[in-house]
Amino acid sequence: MSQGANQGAIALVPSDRPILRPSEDLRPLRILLITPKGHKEEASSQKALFSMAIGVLVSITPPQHTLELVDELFGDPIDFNQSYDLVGITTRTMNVNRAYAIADQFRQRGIPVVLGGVHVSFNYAEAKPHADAIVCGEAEHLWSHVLQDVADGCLRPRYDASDFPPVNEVPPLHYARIFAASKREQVDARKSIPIYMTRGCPYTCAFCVTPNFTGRLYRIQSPETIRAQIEEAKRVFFKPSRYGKTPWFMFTDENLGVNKQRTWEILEILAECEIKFSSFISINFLEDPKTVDLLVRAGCLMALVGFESVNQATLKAYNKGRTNSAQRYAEIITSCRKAGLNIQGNFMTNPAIDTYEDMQATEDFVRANRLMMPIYSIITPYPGTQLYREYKEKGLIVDEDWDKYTAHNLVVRCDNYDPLEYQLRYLTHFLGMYAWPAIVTRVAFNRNKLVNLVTSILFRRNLQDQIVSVKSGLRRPLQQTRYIAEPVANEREVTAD
Ligand code: B12
Ligand code: SF4
Repeated sequence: MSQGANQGAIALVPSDRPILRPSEDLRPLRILLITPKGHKEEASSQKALFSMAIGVLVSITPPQHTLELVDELFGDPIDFNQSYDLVGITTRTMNVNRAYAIADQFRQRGIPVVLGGVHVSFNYAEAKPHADAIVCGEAEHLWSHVLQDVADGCLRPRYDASDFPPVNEVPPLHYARIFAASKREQVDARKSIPIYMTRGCPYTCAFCVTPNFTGRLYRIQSPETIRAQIEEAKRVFFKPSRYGKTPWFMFTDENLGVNKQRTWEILEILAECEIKFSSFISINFLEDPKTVDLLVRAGCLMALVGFESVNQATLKAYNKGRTNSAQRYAEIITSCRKAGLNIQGNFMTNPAIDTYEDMQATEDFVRANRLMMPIYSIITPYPGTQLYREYKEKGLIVDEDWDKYTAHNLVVRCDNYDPLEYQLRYLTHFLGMYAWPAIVTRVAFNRNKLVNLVTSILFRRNLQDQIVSVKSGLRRPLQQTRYIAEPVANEREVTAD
C-alpha cells in the first residue's frame, strides 16, 4: 500500500512471505464476512445489493471453506456466539467505527478478525488495536496467504498489497457463490446488481482515494469474462416481474471509458446482453458521440458524472481541470440527452472556496439542466487522498469523528461563514435540487421516469430529515474558534419550495 498506511507497520517483505501451499491442503475454515453500517449512515437507496469487496473475497476463496455474509445495511443480525475460524470486515471511513466495535466483540470471544478496505488501508496504526490482521490495499494476491495463516494459527498483523505483485487482472465475480453465502433474495428490475468491468483510474483528483488506492493502473476484464458474469448474475440474482424483464446492473467501476477502444468493445458485448446499467464515467468521455451512442445501445440508464463544480478555477484546484471543462457541461448534457442518455450529477461545496452564491449557482445549474439524481456533498478529506494530506498539514481538518464522514457533514475549517449556517445552507440548496418543480421537470425531460420519480422522492424525504436533524443538534458541525461573523443577507427558507 502506498502513503499513509505505514505508521507502526511490521514490514512484510517478499522474502518473509511463507510459501503458499496448494489451497486444497488447508483445513476447511468457517469464515464470516461483514459489511458494517456506519452509525450516521443514511438508510439510503444507494445501498448496494452486496459490497463489491465482499463479493470479490467470496469469489477468490477456495471452495472447501464455508462462507457466511452479514450486511448490516440490510439489517442482517450478527451472532457473536458462533464459532468462526475467521471474521473479515470491510471498511470505509463512514462505517469504520462500527467495524471496530464489531471486531472488538469477536476478539473478546477469541475469534480472529481481519480488517480490510479503503479506510484501514490508510490508518494501520488506528486499526491495529481492533484486529488480529489488517489487509492494506487490494486483497486479490494476499487473501490466500491470510487464509493459510489462519489455518496454521499464525496470522500476521499486516498484509500489505505493496509487498505483493500488482493486481494486473481483476477477478470475475462468482455470483452463484455470493448468492449462496448472502442473505439476499433475487431482485427485480427496481434493484441493481453490482458488477465491474474495470478497476483503477489514471486521473489524480485531489479528493479521491482511487489514485493512491486501486492506483492509476487501469485494468479491464475481457469481453468474454464480462458476458459470462452477466449471464451468471442474471440467472442467479434476477427475477423478471411486472416492473420489467430487463435486469439493472450497477457498475462499480471507478471510471468506465478510460480506454476508448476497449470500452467500445465492452459496450458492443453489453448491447447483446439485454441489460440496463449505470456507471461512473468522466464527462470528457461523453464528448465522443460514438461512446454516447454505444452507451445508449448497451442499455446505459444513466451515466454517473463527477461534475464537482461549475467553476473552472475550483476544478483546477482539485486537479479536475484535465477531465472537466465547466463551460462545456450544459452542451454535453444536452447532446447526451438528445442521444437518449440520462446524466446523473455529483457536486461538492467547500467552505474555503465556495460562497453562498456558488451554492446557489450549483443549484441553478442542476435545475436548469434537469440532471438526474443530483448528489451534493460537502468537501470531505478522506484518508489516503491528496486533500487529506494537505488539509492535515495545514490544520484544516476540525473533526475526525469518522462517523460524520458521510460527505454530508462539515468536518473542515469554515472561516468565512458560521459552520452551522454553512451546513444548513448546503442542505437547503441540496433540497432545492429536489424541490417539486425541479422533480417535475426532471421527470418530464428524462427517460426512465419511474426511477427518476421514486429516487427523487426518496432523496427529498431524506434531505428534509437531515435538515431537521442538523437543526435539532443531532448532527451539528463542531464549534470553530476562528469564525468571524458577518450578517447573512437574504436568509433562505429551508423548505426550498
Ligand atoms: C462504486 C462506488 C460507489 C457506488 C456503490 C455502488 C454499489 N452498488 O456498490 C455508489 C455510487 C452508490 C457510491 C456511493 C458513495 N460513495 Co462510493 N465509491 C465507489 C467506488 C468507485 C468503487 C467501490 C468498489 O466497489 N470498488 C471495488 C471493490 C472490490 O474494491 P474495495 O471495496 O476497495 O475492496 C478491495 C480492497 O479494499 C480490499 N478489501 C476491502 N474490504 C476488505 C475486507 C477484508 C476482510 C479484506 C481482506 C480485504 C478487503 O479487497 C478488495 C479487493 O481488492 C469507490 C472508489 C474506490 N476506489 O474505492 C468509491 C468510494 C468507496 N466512495 C466513496 C464515497 C465518499 C461515496 C459516497 C459518500 C459519495 C456521496 N457523496 O454520497 C456515497 C456513499 C454511499 C454509501 N452509503 O455507501 C469514497 C469512500 C472514501 C472512504 N475513505 O470511505 C470512495 C473511496 C471514492 C472516493 N471519494 O475516494 N459509491
Ligand atoms: S476521475 Fe473519478 S475515479 Fe478518477 S481520480 Fe478523479 S474522481 Fe477519482
